[in-house]
Amino acid sequence: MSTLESVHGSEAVAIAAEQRWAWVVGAIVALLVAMMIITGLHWAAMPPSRVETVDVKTLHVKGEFVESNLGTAVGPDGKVTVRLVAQQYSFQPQCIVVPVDTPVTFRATSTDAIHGFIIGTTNANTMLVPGFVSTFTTRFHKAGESLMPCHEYCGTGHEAMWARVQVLAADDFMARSRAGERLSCVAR
Ligand SMILES: [Cu+2]
Repeated sequence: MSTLESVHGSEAVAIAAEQRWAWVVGAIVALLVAMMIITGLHWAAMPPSRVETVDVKTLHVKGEFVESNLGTAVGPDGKVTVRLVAQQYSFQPQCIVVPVDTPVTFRATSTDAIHGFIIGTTNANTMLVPGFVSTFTTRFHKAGESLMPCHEYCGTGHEAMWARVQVLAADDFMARSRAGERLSCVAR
């Protein structure tokens, strides 16, 4: 083999290798895009649809996130809304009740650092950013109790920051709810 032929030969080897890697990279990109589409459609995971703000300095004294308004509310139209506040290092309320197989809207915010939560193995999962209201609607398909840990590192007490969520049978839940009252499963 002449020197020229071997140069051409190694160039062909290099091009073939580059093409193989291009296919590998293309396949990884296609896999990631497919994962985004599947999680978006199948698990209904989606970015927040709007930006709603709240004043961190006054939310504990007036408005929607005062202590007496936190917990689960059943509206006159039967809609279930859970309001909660995160702060270093706890959630308020510490124990949340929701009905099974019913749309439940969460509205939550943080008073200090960035927090977040996920409820058991459900798709209820959000970040909580001071000054903003995080909101999403979900359904719980299984009755029972789940842990709701903070999943954004928020300081030295982060690992001790969690709440519980009790998913009750719908009639059990309705029997406990009273018009205008806020429900929780915090022991009094
Ligand atoms: Cu936290």
